[in-house]
Amino acid sequence: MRPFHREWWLDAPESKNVAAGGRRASSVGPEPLAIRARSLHHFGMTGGRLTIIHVDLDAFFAAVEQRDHPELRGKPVIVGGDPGSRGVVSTCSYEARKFGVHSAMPLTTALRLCPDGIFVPVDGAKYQRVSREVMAVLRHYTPAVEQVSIDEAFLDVAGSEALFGPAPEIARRIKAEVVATTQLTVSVGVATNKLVAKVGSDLRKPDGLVIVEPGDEAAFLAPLEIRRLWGIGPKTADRLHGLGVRTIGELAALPAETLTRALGDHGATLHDRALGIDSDPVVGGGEAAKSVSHETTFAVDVTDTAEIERTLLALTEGVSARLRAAGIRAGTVAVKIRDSQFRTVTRQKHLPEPSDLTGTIWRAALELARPEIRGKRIRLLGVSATQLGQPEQISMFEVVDQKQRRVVDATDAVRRRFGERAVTRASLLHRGLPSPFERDPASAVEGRVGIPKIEDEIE
Ligand code: DCP
Ligand code: MG
Repeated sequence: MRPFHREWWLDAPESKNVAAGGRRASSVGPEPLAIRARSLHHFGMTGGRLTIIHVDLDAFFAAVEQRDHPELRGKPVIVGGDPGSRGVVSTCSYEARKFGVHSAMPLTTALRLCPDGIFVPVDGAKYQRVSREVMAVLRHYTPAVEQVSIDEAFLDVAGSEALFGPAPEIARRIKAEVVATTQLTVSVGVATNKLVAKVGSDLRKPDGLVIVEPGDEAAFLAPLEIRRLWGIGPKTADRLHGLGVRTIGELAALPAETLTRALGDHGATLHDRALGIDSDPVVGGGEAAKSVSHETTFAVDVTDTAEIERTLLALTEGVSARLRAAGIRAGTVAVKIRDSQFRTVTRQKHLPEPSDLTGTIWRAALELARPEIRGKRIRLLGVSATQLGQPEQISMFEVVDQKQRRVVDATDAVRRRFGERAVTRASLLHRGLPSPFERDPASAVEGRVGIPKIEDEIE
């Protein structure tokens, strides 16, 4: 195996960054830790420019509470509510993480691990307000901002360098301006693509800055644990550990056919990712998403109409939740159907009013799919939403079922709080269907919005 880890090093970055990045950013607060990864060999696998920035707030909800209640600073703060309740931890301060507390853990467990923890309730409206302030700071540097959750976003600064300097310089400015505006710290990754930028921002939290130069992607990823890669959750990690693979470099070195045998098509995608290859564009601002789609291939070809319709519902749930997360609606719905003979048809339909509601999109998908599935053995199904836009841009008057709107808003809020699998429709329970939030990696390059890819794992 290639000793990737010897081919890059970490160094005290301040002098290098200034030398490499030109002008010094005005800096507020302590100088962020920055890391520069370099390889002796350039792999040339991505060849892109260093223009993608990923920004993620540190211990977001807990940091807001510590900011607003100085007596909580330096203390183990656990956001989630009463530790005697059946709720879960939303997040906790870094002081609490030392005790093993983490997001999604039952509050009772958090109390056991950290008896001196200070438990505070979730103030969603406040965090939304702060989130908007942070996103506004990011848009000072480029309109190409793709918000992927309440506290993280990708930027493509390709068009902004003349104004603000190279991407690492913009990253420093962003860190300083977020501190100046909100008194909160962010961790930032700068790379040639979203995959590597996101791994970078996560690597030196809190208050981190990680820059991965073009050509260094594979070497940068190589020594890291496979779990840091998009698309590798606990089950895939277990299977890969079974093959003796622990690091991303070991994954990249695995013969492609071994990976495909173990993980199917997902294996091929992972192999690319392990090399730091990712062509997913930043979708936001001027560059609107073109489509949001979910598709799934059945393990065994299916003829049962009820199963096909349930699967369409699961796929529609995923698509519509992503539309809502991104605050956009679809004017057109399309379905894709592939039969056992590999014949593929796509059918599309304009909606009377642009929508992000599961029910509306599902009804359109059913209408499109029903004539096409009759008498066929179905191998693959997909649902996609196109003609996307902001509600105010594409709808003159809102014709929305208010009750349905309240239900989806509540469902989305629960999912945000408790995880994507917390809520599912009764008709989808225990059916062995794909989770609505799993995307087929084959559709990876279409314009995307919404949910971060870290949740993409196909299990
Ligand atoms: N969140 C939540 N429930 C989860 C995960 C997250 O309510 N299961 C909320 C609380 C977090 C916020 O979303 O503050 C952002 O999630 P992150 O995963 O970015 O976690 P943090 O920002 O808290 O910590 P980190 O410093 O690791 O980014
Ligand atoms: Mg965060």
